Amino acid sequence: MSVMPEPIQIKAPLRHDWQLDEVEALLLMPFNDLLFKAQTVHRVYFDPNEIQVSSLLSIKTGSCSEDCGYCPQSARYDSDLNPEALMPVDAVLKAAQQAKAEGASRFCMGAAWRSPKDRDIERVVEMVQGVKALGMETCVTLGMLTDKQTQALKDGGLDYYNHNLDTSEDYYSEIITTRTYQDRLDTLERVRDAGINVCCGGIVGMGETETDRAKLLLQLAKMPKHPESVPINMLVQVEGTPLHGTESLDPLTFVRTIAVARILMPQSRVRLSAGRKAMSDEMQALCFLAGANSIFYGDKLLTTDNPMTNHDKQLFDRLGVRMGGSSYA
Ligand code: SAM
Ligand code: DTB
Ligand code: SF4
Repeated sequence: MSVMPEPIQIKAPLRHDWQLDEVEALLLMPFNDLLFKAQTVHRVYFDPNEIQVSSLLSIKTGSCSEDCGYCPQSARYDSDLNPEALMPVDAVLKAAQQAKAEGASRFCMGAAWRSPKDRDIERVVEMVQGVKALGMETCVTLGMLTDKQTQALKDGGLDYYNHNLDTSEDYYSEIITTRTYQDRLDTLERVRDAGINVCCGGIVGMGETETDRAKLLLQLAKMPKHPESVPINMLVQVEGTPLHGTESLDPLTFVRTIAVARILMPQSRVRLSAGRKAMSDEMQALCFLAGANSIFYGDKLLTTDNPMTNHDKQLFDRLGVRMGGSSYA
């Protein structure tokens, strides 16, 4: 019989004034000390044996005008992908129903757009309303938004908007040239101001330095309100994209990145996001110990493979972890 651990009730106030040297020092702490610190912080706000699961669906695939160097959906790269127009609402709802039956509590719909057109938003709002009616939380990621579009999504009942910073401001122009870091911050501010929960994180393993990882985490942690969800993606290397062939990151450095995200943003759901297919079960277990408490669940991410659901269920069983649905603590 499993025994619910007692939460440690020392709720230090959330900090938004972290400094770069502090974040760098955390990333470099002795590994055992870092994981102990992260796990201690984690237990203040969360049940350590509960992990939230979100499923992803690409509702519009490929032919994207942007040049994000990691992305198989950019029209500029030859990545062997079949582009698909915006899906009909009923097909999206069928996929959401399946995800719910598998145990997902949140359904995230992603579109390969620089920014949506107003008429696209109308159909996305119908999708959001349909998914909510199934009793699931909703998330969309559609690129840059105008005020009007953000409001339409809010009025449609959207719970979360995903928009990643991807990397540090310094390294950003090595990865993307077709829109700026400030464009991203502007969209995030619109989403926050409209009262939609923010899902914002980045990708590591793109050839960035330790300082870039620290600066990405710092940028997130300095936001006036921490993003409710913080996806940390390990680059999925796709043939044909410019970042294919990048030297892979030390798995323990990835675990450290998760741990520091947890320490800086104690109340946020830190998601062990893309890249799990290439991770061992043991590495994922370390990420959970470091404070990750959310995953993308389902055989596919947007266009690339994710671990099979049966495999994840077995892993959760082996770890004594329950799938949780609770959202922001
Ligand atoms: N087009 C919209 C945008 O870029 O905001 C939404 C979809 S885009 C695919 C969502 C996010 O997926 C990106 O910001 C990036 O962080 C992540 N992503 C895309 N390709 C990836 C890859 N190969 N490995 C890891 N993460 C990836
Ligand atoms: C996020 O941070 N990661 C997800 C989701 N938000 C939209 C996307 C991962 C995409 C991985 C590459 C692909 O499958 O196309
Ligand atoms: Fe387009 Fe988004 Fe991929 Fe960039 S990450 S190429 S904007 S789909």
